[in-house]
Amino acid sequence: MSNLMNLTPQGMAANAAKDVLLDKRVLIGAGTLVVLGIAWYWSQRANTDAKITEVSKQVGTGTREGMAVELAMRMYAAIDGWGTDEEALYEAAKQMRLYQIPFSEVAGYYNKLYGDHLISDLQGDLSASQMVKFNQLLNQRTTL
Ligand SMILES: [Ca+2]
Repeated sequence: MSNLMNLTPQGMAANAAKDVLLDKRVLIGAGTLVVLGIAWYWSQRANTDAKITEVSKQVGTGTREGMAVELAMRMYAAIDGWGTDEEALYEAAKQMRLYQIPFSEVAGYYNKLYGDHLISDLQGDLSASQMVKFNQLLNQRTTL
């Protein structure tokens, strides 16, 4: 007869209290996830910053490797987050061609610094026609 008991004002109040407790638990759970997410994000950023410092020290500036690192960083900035800075990506393609920095070298540093794959990130952020344009800028010939 416990079911009937719960229909008494005291029983209903107890149920309502349980609901409030459940809501609190859900809120605390969600809040914990948010806090953990933020902590994870910042630890990743600190980790990336440390890698950038380390790699930059290794390759130096003004070297071809240094430029490859810089291009990887600029491309990451153009791709990361909402939207895409297509112009920055086209510019990076031009620079790679101009300074004869292989795409694979930039992609290698991109992966080393961010743990992501440049080619799939580009494909994710650029449309098919934008990919074609990027490719053309990367491999542009002076004559057709
Ligand atoms: Ca993006």
